[in-house]
Amino acid sequence: MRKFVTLFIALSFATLCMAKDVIIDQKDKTFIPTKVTVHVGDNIVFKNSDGFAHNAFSDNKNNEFDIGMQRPGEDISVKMKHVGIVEVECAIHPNMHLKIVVK
Ligand SMILES: [Cu+2]
Repeated sequence: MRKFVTLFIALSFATLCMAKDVIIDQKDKTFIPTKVTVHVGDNIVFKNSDGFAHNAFSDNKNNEFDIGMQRPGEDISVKMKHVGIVEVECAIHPNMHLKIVVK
């Protein structure tokens, strides 16, 4: 049991160390890129290169989030915690869509 716990901790630590930051820009009312594949534990870093506020949210089960009002130039990071498809929209601009595949 103790070996198992040690192995689990080691694997968790290794997973954390491999976590990446994946940048999604918001420019001209578009998520760039519009589709991305990441791994569990990776962080999606939302940027805002437009001169007005954006938002990003998802209602997808296990990966729900809402970054709230994102001002120009602000970076907001969201960790992807579970495997699945994450459909992201901007609450301010309903035509903005991003698809994140979490493996
Ligand atoms: Cu927007």
